[in-house]
Amino acid sequence: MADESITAAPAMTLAFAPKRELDLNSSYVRELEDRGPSRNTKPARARLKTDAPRVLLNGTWRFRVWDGARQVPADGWQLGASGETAGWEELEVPSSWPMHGHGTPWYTNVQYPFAVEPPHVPDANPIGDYLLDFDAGPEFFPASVLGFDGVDSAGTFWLNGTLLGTSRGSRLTHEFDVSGVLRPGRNVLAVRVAQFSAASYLEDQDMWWLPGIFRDVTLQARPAKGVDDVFVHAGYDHVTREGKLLIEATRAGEAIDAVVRVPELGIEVPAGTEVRIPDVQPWTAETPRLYSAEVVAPGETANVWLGFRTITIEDAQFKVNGRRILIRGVNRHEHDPRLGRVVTPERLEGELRLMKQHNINAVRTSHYPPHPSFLELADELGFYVILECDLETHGFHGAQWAQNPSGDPLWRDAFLDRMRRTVERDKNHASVIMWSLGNESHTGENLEAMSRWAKDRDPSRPIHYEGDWACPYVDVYSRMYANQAETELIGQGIEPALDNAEFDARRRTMPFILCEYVHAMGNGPGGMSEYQELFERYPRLMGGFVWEWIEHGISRRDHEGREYFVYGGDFGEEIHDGNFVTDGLVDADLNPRPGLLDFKKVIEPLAITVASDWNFFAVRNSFDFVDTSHLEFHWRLEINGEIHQSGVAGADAVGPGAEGRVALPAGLLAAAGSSTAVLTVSAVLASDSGWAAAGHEIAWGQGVVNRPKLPEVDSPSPVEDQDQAIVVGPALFDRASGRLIALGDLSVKEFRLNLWRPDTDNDNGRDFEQPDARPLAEQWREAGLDRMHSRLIGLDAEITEAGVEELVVRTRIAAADKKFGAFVTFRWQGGGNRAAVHAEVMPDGDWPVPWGRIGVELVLAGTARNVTWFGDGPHQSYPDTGQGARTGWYSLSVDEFDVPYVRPQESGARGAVDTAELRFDSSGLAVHAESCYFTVRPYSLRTLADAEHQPDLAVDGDTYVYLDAAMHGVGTAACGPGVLEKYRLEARAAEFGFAFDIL
Ligand code: IPT
Repeated sequence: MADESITAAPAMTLAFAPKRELDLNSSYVRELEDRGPSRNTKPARARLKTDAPRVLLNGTWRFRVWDGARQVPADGWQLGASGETAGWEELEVPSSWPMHGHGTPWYTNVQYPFAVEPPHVPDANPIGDYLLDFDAGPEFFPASVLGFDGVDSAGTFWLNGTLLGTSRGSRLTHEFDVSGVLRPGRNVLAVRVAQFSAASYLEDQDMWWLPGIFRDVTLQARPAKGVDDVFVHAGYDHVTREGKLLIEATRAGEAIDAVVRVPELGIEVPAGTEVRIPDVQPWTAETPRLYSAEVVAPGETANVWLGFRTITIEDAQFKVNGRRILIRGVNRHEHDPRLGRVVTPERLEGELRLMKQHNINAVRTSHYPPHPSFLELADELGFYVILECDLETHGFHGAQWAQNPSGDPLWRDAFLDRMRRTVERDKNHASVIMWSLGNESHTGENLEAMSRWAKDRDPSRPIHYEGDWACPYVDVYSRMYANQAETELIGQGIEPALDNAEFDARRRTMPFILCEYVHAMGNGPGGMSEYQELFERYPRLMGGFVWEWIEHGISRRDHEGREYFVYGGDFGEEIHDGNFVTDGLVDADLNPRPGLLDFKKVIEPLAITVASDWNFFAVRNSFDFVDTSHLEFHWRLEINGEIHQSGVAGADAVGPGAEGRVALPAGLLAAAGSSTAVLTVSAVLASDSGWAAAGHEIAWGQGVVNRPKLPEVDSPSPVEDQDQAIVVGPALFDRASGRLIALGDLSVKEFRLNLWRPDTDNDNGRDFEQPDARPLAEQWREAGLDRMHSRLIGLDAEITEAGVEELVVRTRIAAADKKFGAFVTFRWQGGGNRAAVHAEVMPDGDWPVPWGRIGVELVLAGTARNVTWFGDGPHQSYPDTGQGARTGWYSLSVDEFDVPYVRPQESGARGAVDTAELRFDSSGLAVHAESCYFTVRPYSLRTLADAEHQPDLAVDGDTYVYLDAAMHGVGTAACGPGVLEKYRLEARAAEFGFAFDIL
């Protein structure tokens, strides 16, 4: 039998016997290389909770893995029927098998991990065989279905030796009719899963390749006269405040006689009847009001939750229940650092609660339908969901989209099948506000066909797809990573025209969504506030979804047993995309990164501004639907770090979109006197919600008075010129070089001007707005920012105008082979226990690159344990981040200062710091500054720069302190715009000062 899919040598007339095929598995390979959808599955339908008997078949299964499709036993179609157990191991289902010692994970973003020759699959194609013995009780007869919610990637299924069919579409539900095959008592279920198949060309999402049966397996009885499918249509008319309800009930695709009951609304009508309900409470993400309903068929009762809401697009605005909504969203992948693609119910709930706690109101399910329970929680907790089909063909990009399946009729059925499964499973969820065709699959008629099918099946929801900017078959204009300037043009409706006038006119009627923006990889993302201002200013802008919610770090232990995360390349993958897989607002264990804390503040639905006289604060409500009556306003006055007074401000409710003023008790400012004081007003939940307890903070504002000033040296001592050293108060300098060598008892190993920072992930990205788009990290290396040397120009004692003698150390710093550099003058005064330095920096020559920072590095011998500071905190701030940091008095241990990013990098600077104290075992050092960036670490810049994983950060017993007058922003160039003009730190003159007190 010839394999037609393989191009053979030109046909010849053979005089001898025709060839004998020796490849016994060619039919399996052909099956895997079929472009079509699953075979012999039941029609897709809604996930329903019904009273039909149902059993989860999750648990310990038998498992074995083969190297490729040609290695599997060719007679294996009777898999398991023989009852043999030799050579089988055990594996939990659901699971991703590489997470359990069978092969390894492989990470690629856009690239395919196999040769691009669709529809062929590589010979090296791990194949997992699964076996499960289970008992079926009488309740599963005569009819039942076997359901698989996620099999990655291509499954073949047998029950008791009978082939049931195949699955294609890893994150899509597949059901098989097992009536007549299922036996009373013991049954043997066998599944063969291939990691790669033709379908893999459609599943090129940016994530680990992780095969396995990774979601639930269920057996469900199908009662005679049961209900197979339900389609809820629950609209809301915001003008009449009426709900409009129609529930379709079907079996085998035909409408059935069933009764719809909504007890709370007193409704009992035949399925298929439209009902109008006066004064229903509508569903929105802010008011996730659900009504419980039953669909009663003679043989089965289904329970569904109704959320009444209507989506419209009017005047290029996206509206829910008549009001334009603002998306505060994240892209969410499903990932667990120990389990891979498996998400436990606890984790799922934990994720969604955490999102709500951080003011997030929307999720794009990038780039496939999530675990089915996700939607139930999204309805209940209140999220707007863009539900995306399991589709991405990004790897064809490399060859300018040649052979891209999106435009090839041979793949059409597969595309349509994927869309059908996506829509059918989740169509009853109020949270789903748009269907998305998939991600990064360029353009093509198969996408158009998906859109047409979906609109026909569900006219109530608009269609989203980003990959076709002409927008011929979508309802919203979607883009990813458009910069702020372009986003503003679109907001104003004056973006450059499309070539096709008709498409252009149509696109101008569409709302605009950033389906991906601000790439949360490593330190960052910078520039979020600027986007948010645009979203709030222009109603055409719907907001956006941060890329992305979670980092896909995989957990590993170092030699001391400490857990850390690894990324692409750490499994020896022959091609991979490194740490591009760890780019989230939370780490893989759901610990918030600073980016999430900043995002929470940037998108806060309430702006609180404390009046300068502290007599009141202003509130601007930017919720779309609710007033402020679910919140309380708590205020707290701190003076010199102590809570002086606190209370709750009585406030009238401020309506959505409105502003109000709330009075504060008289005399707060007077109570501060001339002390440093901070007044914080927080809007907190007045009562428990489904996602946070009463008291949970939603938004805050602050007033700060009498910030500490840089102190003078009280009674300056003259500069003492000794044999080996120069002494200026408590500061000791090397006589020959002028280097600072001690501050009191603390031995100083380094004190120098520093312009460099170990590159962040964003410093490794390209900024196409700049004449030189190469990564800053590369340009910094080239300029030698990390290898500047100092040349002493002069070491003098000089008398100031005020008559104080100071030590003046004049130097020039520059890197080997470079003409450009900087003049640096340090002027030291000292007396008593205080030394103060004033620095003047002047760039010299033509600097081809901005600086990373301007400040000093102070390396102290010995280990500082704890640090306290007054300034912004508790988390880090860079010029374009730190929105969520607030003024206060903070304390932290030195080893917690840096953010444990998966790939270590510059991080941990606290902004606007005026004072800080470092505590060593027997001494201490107080630092005074004028609003500097303050960073402390137990390892050097070089150690940080060279580290690839957390365990590489070897502590060396010294304490590294960075006091920076200025920093270059961080931007989001890892994917997207670089540092905005106003946050760039071009080489420039600077003057700043610090004082050090020996404690
Ligand atoms: C974009 C992808 O859609 C997303 O899946 C992810 O890979 C992201 O980039 C980067 O992390 S596509 C990119 C080429 C703009």
